[in-house]
Amino acid sequence: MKLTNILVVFSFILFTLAGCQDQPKDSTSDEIRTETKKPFTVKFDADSAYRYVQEQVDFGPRVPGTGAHGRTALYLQNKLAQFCDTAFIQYGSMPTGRGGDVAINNIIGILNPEQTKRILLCAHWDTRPMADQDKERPTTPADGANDGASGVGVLLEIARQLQEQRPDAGVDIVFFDAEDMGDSRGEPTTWCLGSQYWSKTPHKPNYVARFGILLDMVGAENARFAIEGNSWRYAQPYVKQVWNTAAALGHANHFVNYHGGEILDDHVFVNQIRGIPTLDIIQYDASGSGFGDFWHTHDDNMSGIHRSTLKAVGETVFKVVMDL
Ligand code: AHN
Ligand code: ZN
Repeated sequence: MKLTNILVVFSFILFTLAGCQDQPKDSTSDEIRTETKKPFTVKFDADSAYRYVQEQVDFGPRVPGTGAHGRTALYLQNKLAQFCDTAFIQYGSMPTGRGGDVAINNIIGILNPEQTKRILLCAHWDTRPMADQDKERPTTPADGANDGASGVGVLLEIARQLQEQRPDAGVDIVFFDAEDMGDSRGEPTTWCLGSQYWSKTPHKPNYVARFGILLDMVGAENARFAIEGNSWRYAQPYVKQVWNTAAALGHANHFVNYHGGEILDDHVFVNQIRGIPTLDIIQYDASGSGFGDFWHTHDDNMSGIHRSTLKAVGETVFKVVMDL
């Protein structure tokens, strides 16, 4: 090749490369969006949350169909009415899968109803009809301090705090009924009856939220919340967000970096039927005692409820909501 041709080719390459260099950008496309989010303080009163757990337990086991269940429903509706813009009970009915139906009372509180950016916070509030893992008394129900009341207590305290420091986001708090009537050797659909009902028939037609957080058994001392398999499958970015927030607040001792396998819980139906990415914060350790030795035994009482765990979960979920 002649020298002049080589120079022509060479200068062409240089010219082309120069074209790849950063252009001065038009100023509008590159502006840093300074979102003005109001500053807030992460606040969660563990004594208050503990009291909400105690008050549920004091009604007696919240077994569907019992007087204690009915009285607790009204208590929870009243509490949500105090802290939210609106509160009501969604009444329904579901087949138990063992012949017969059960009445469903899903208890709902709504903050910022007009906001389109929404988050769903949920927990089951019913008590299992029998503590069937108990050695001595497997046919009578436990107090359900952890299994049921703990998640509800934490969400009530979060609702109280959200009234003080209002979030940008809309918040829908749903206490699911009849989660815990399931048959371990039966169909998965014998569990989570209230969340199945709500997922098929939400309180608002075509209800959507950006994502959801389910709390289940969040009160035990040193509870470890494994990264649950269905949460990872359906709501992975939000699992990361919640676990990172927990770590930033110093709660990585509870929100451990450990994948614990799949658990059938209310969030499965919210994910599969309603299509809202929903994660479960649930005490679980596959290598140890699973859900904990208290699970479905009479040891599930107030002596197993620790304010420090309620606080770790409460602060984490509060911050996630306020950051939205
Ligand atoms: C099953 O045992 C199939 N799921 C556990 C869900 C549960 C029961 N959460 C509280 N009680
Ligand atoms: Zn249970």
